[in-house]
Amino acid sequence: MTKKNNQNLKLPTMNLPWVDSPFFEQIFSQSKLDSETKKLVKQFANEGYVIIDDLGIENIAETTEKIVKNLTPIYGEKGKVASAWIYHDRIQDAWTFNQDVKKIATVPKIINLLKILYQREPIPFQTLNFRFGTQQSTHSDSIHFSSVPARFMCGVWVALEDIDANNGPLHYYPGSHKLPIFDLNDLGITGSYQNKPYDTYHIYQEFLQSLIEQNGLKKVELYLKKGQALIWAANLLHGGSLVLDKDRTRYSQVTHYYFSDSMYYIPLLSDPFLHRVHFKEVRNIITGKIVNHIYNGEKIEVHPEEYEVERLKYQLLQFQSELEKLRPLALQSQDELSVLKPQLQTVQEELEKIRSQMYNYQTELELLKPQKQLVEAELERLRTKLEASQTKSDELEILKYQLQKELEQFSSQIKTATTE
Ligand SMILES: O=C(O)CCC(=O)C(=O)O
Ligand SMILES: [Fe+2]
Repeated sequence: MTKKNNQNLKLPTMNLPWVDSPFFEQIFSQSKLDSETKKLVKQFANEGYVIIDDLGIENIAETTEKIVKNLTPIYGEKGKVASAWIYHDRIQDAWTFNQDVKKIATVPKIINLLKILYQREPIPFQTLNFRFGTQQSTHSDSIHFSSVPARFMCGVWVALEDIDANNGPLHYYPGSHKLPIFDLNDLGITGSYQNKPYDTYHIYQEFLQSLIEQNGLKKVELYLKKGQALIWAANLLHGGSLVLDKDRTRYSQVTHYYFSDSMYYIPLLSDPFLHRVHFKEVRNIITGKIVNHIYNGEKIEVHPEEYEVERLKYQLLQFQSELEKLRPLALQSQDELSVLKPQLQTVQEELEKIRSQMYNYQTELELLKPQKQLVEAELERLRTKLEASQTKSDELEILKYQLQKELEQFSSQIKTATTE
């Protein structure tokens, strides 16, 4: 905050970056900056971002190429190198072992511009080096890294190769930094003591999508050339667009900055009014030293490690209460079991009886099988016999008929002979 300007204008001193101040226009009109810087400041205040074409690093192409070459062998791994963490396609704090990463994170041109934009000492505190497009959903960095006073934080994104629509460019919503800062409590969620990955993060992501639609915010994709950079304000909504060409890399480096004379914490994991603040241990990449937490000029002792202890204690309590809830159920189940046990025994005995009966029936059936065969054979024999005698009786009938006919003929012949 430009105190001098404030005094001239009799404006109240505020715990806000001047670019975010409700009095920005008045302060700005009094500022003695050169016209080029003024343009940048105004754009940053209005849009929440600025693009920097030239970082002021000699042979920037060589620097970016060196970084890519140096980090390529360790991408794809998981673990720690020096004080850096490798998470497959992202390396956090490569500045601890790579001087070129550190050079970009601390480049004077950016530091000086940030000093103008925030009127406090910039503190680069984290680098992220990406190999591919992150496809990270739209978010405000304020939910991950916030400060008291708020908004004293920003990100600087440097293209380590040319970016276009196909290799997962960064996107952002111009002007979205002017929205209020939302945290989980605004959504009715008690977010402290969450486990990573955060189980409620998706609610925040969905909320932001509705917010974007409701406010008619326009998405812009950023196609930077190798060596160009983007500075975005803490609350500017941004993310990684889809990687359309899966064969392409998107080498890039992000440095996150805090500013001096603040307190630093992670809102996503905090509920200040429940005394649960996940303070951050902030190491200044420029000095390599841990930064003091300061509240209105007063140094405050914070113990970030205590958060983890408290978190574990809280989880233990939760497990215990879960157990307490389950105990009566277990007891009830035990009672039910002791009632069911004799019943089960009776059913088993009954079953045993039925089984042995069935066995008996089966054996009887087995014994009856040959008898059945015999009866069937006898039946078959009688049937053939019956058929044979049937045929015989038919023949006899015919014979009888023929004899009758012959007898009739014979008797008529006798009759004729006697009358003659
Ligand atoms: O590089 C990206 O795609 C997103 C990075 C980002 O959101 C961040 O580092 O804050
Ligand atoms: Fe981000």
